[in-house]
Amino acid sequence: MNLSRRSLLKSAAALAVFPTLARSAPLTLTAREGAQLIAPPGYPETDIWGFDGSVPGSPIHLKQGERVQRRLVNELPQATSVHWHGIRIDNAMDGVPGLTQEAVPSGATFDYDFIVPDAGTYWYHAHNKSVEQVARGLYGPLIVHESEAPDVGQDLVLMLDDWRLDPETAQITQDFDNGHDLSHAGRLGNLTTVNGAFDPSFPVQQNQRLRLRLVNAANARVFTVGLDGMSGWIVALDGMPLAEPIPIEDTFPLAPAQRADLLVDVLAADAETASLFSQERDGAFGLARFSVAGQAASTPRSGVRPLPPNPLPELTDINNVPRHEMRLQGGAMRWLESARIGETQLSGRELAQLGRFWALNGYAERPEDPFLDASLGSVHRIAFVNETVFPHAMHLHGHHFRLILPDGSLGPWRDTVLVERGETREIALVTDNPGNWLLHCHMLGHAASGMMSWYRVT
Ligand SMILES: [Cu+2]
Repeated sequence: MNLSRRSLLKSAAALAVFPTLARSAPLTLTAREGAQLIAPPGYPETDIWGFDGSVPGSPIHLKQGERVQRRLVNELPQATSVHWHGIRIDNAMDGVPGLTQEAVPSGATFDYDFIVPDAGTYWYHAHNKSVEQVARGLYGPLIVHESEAPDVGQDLVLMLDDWRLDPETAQITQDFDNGHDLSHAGRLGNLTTVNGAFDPSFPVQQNQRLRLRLVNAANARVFTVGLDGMSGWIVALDGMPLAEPIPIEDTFPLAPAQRADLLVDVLAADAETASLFSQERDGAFGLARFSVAGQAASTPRSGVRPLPPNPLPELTDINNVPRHEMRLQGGAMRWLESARIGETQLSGRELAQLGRFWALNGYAERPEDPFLDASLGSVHRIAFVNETVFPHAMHLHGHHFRLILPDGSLGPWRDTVLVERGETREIALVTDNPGNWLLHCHMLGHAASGMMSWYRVT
């Protein structure tokens, strides 16, 4: 009697809780069309595709170890998916059509649900027809906060992008399969933006310390980032803290998909303007301005402490581990003589007719067999041998890796490595995350035209 009364009470209590839960709809992330001012003032708004209709899409902020739950609602005229770039994620949630899930058709939904193990600066973006969908604006920031974050005056996420807009109408040119772009440096734009706006201005104070979270969301452009009127350190790359922050003494490259967290002090005086710029071959252009109004302190702060480390695997001895070579092939001026799609060997001419200009180890499409079949917890070296005359930003899903520096020592943790023309870059990783993981060039036009591979961890 007592027992059943107790269970009755229990279920009554449960009932009191459950209706509330049932009523709270899942958080959604809706991929849809939108319009916003991308070009300078005076131009019309640009039609974009964005998560929740804006670019960047809705920011996601959470604490290390928390759970992301989002229902992707696809209101686009194309199938799509979401990749959570840089998150050491459960494979089923990685968002790669044909490898970890099916693309989500127009009108359909997909529930993403995963834990974020690492603090840092990450981002999410469409991973179906990426060369088009990311160019149209389907990306947003995913920021995982440290439990003990550095003390800063402002924490700013700056998502860098470049757009190819019709100079008359400010609309996105729809030449996403342009063979010249695909076979050369990729789709480079004619307008750069930060957070979806041309040359935005952020209010700051002299001697204020800022955390700048730079994310390169461009299809193909390598920004060469520099600071004017500010000085400081790079404290994290691709989300992962540097054991020793690097003083920013010069410009530094930020390849597509790469991130850099900076801690900087504003040195420009009251009423002056500091800036973030990119140094291009034909001169520097401003990306964003920081308008100084007032003083945060009478002198800039001195020194910086490293960010708290993330729970990355131990990686020390890399001398007696298997080394796998991945040759990057093709493109303009090194045209493919032939390459395979599945088991079929095709000539360069046949490949070009299919819009394929690049290959990884002789494959101009993600092959059936993985490039690397790794057992769980093993250590591997991968050497990216760039036989082309273009740079490539090679990205591994599911794992961070360490760069191997020219002297053989271990460099920073990254998820995307820039391999310059003719260069070989080696990385090392512990394959501690089971699943089928994509490995590809993050110049999205290169990925679309051949630079796609994958590795398996079991
Ligand atoms: Cu590439």
